[in-house]
Amino acid sequence: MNDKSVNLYGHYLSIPSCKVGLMLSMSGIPHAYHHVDLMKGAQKEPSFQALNRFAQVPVIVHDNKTIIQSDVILVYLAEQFSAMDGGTEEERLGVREWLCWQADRLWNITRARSQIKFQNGAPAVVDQLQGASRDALGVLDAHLEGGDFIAGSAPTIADVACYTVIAHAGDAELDISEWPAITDWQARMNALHGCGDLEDIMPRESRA
Ligand SMILES: N[C@@H](CCC(=O)N[C@@H](CS)C(=O)NCC(=O)O)C(=O)O
Repeated sequence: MNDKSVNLYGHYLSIPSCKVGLMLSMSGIPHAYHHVDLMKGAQKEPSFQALNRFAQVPVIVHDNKTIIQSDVILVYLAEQFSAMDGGTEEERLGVREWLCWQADRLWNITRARSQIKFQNGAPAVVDQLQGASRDALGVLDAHLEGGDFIAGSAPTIADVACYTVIAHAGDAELDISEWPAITDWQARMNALHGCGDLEDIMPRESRA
């Protein structure tokens, strides 16, 4: 791929990486994928830290630019490729508001998942994070009662980010069927081109 192509560095178990992988898949942006073996510490190699000073995935390299932080990457791709952003200034502001909310409040699902799946978290910590996750899911559910997608009438990167986090709610021992508007929205998202099961979308190895 030439330097105008998108190169994504990620890991299939990384929710931030999955957000970017899903956006690329749904918007059909051609890209190369580079698996970063987090379990073997590849993110700590000097060659990787030259891409991301925080030693984390995801990273994209595009047009001689290196971009880090999943939500910054989503906004960059939406703007560069005129894809999955709002149709009006008001919608684009809404997209960014919901992205920030996702990184703040909805992210408690990811924190609960990490405690349960990777860190053998103390029950009190898991309880607190699951409670905060439920509060966030209640907010999103109420919002989705008023429309098909999060910010406007078409899917955007706000939907991509929230969908990706919520797709991992089972790992946080949360049952999404408790939130009917979210369940219906998940089905609408699932039916869209390039969306679906993240296990099928995220590669487990590098590919050109
Ligand atoms: N805020 C960052 C979070 C990225 C992040 O936490 N990445 C994790 C994987 S999910 C990582 O690379 N961890 C490597 C490590 O901690 O050594 C984003 O949204 O991109």
